[in-house]
Amino acid sequence: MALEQTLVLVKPDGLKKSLTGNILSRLSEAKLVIIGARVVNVSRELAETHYEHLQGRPFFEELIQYIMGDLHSTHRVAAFVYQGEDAIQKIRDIVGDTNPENANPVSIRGAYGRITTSGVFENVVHASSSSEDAEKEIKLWFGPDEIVEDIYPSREVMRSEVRMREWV
Ligand code: DAT
Ligand code: MG
Repeated sequence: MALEQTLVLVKPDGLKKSLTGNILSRLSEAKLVIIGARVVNVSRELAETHYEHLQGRPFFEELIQYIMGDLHSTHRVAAFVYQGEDAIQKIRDIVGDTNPENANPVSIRGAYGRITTSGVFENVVHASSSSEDAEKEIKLWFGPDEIVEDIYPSREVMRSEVRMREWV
């Protein structure tokens, strides 16, 4: 058993179908701890980096449009970092098979996923599938200050010329 972190995304179809609460309830069965949470506006660059291992596959462009929210008139994804013993496999078990038609019907993807007429798997959630993927994905979706535990090495930098907004 190893202490692991894993990235979970509630994809645009999950948000559109108001499934976030339901999904978090299901995932709480794994008895893990949420150490990061944010709602993200998904840019093309973020989408393409997240799915770079699938570049060149016939469904790639539609997958990018799906995760960006273009197919669900939203541009949001809810992102969570879970931590705990064997977090990666425990979450994958509750999430279910990639193809919603093959997924266990009581898994999240089995219960709520669908295959579109053009063949995209709208499978409601993403979950990291290895510790290497989890590290890459968590670093892509979260900065060190957006996670409440020090899980990977980081450094402090002073930046004076960074443009950011503040409340008025
Ligand atoms: P997973 O999301 O289970 O880790 P993956 O990393 O292989 O699966 O693929 C990422 C997403 O791409 C997946 O959630 C849905 C889509 N996808 C994968 N294979 C597909 C296929 N053969 N047809 C359509 N969409 C597919
Ligand atoms: Mg994957």
